[in-house]
Amino acid sequence: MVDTLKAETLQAIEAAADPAGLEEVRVAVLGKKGRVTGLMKDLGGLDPEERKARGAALNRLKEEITAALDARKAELQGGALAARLESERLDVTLPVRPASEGRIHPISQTIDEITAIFADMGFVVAEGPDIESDFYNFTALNIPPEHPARQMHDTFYLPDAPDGGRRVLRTHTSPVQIRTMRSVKPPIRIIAPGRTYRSDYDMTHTPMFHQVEALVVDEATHMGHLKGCIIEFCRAFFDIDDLPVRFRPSFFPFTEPSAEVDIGCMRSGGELKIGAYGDWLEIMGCGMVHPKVLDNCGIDPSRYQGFAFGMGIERIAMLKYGIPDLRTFFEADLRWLKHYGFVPLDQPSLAVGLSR
Ligand code: 2NL
Repeated sequence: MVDTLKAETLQAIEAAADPAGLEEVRVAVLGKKGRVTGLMKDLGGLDPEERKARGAALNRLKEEITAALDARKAELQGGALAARLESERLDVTLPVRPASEGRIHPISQTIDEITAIFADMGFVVAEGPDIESDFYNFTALNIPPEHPARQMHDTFYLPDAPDGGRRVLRTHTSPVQIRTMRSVKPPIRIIAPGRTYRSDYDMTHTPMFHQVEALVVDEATHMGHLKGCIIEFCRAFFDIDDLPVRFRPSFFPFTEPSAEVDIGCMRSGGELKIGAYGDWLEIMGCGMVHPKVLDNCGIDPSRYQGFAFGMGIERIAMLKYGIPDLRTFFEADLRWLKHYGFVPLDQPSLAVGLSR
């Protein structure tokens, strides 16, 4: 009797195909109305000798069945996990399938790419207000009052601040760096991307546009660091390992020496192509931070040196993505955005490459 029950039960346990089937077997044998439970109840009707032997045999049976149930359960769960892992397998390297019509604007995409490249070189992003004081936008940068640069920049002036100070819409992102230099001690390694404003509107100018500037200040920073950093950025951004980069002497009030940066290109029949083709295209300005600018920020120019550079984001986005007309950036045309925009979550990182 016990032997038959044992054989049948062990067979049923082995045959259970999933945890639910196994539970059915357990209830049928060990549950309140189960077969072993039933036999236990019958013990009361036996004489003492018989009850002792039978009770011991039933207890052993119960233990064996419980052990078999546990073993099979572990087996089934392991199998269930393996099956689930198999059925839920995802290829995370697949490109994103767009679930909506939404697109990342090329300016946002380009800022993200620039940020990824400089983050990899140890820079952090700094931000500041769009409305600036005259001091942060001009004076601290060694651009004195009545300097032609203030008109040259076609500055948007705001009504004077309550304390009488002149306020402007920032004409470049340099005031962000001024704020950083006045508030944190070197070493400094920041980039400042953001909106800038100049009163100008034609084929190649919009009153609001974007710039990114970089600033490094440390005790032994020199022109070699400036050149290496810019060459590395240009080659990473345009994804051209042998992109020629050259530095031409120039002038900015806030750097000395100053230079303009050209990259290799080719012009043919109205087409412009970036690469090692012999021709040159100017893409940014740079230089060693002027000692007066360091001094204006409370940094001792006899101990610290720095380099800085700045570029227009629309311009390099147009070059990289073949966008022919600057003004289309700000027309909020959904067809344009569908064409030139980027799929959300399909975002740049150095791990998967910047250009896909
Ligand atoms: C250009 C040239 C440049 C800087 C920006 C800078 C900022 C500080 C101190 C010194 Cl706080 N320099 N910025 C330096 C050289 C060139 O931009 O053509 N931008 C579009």
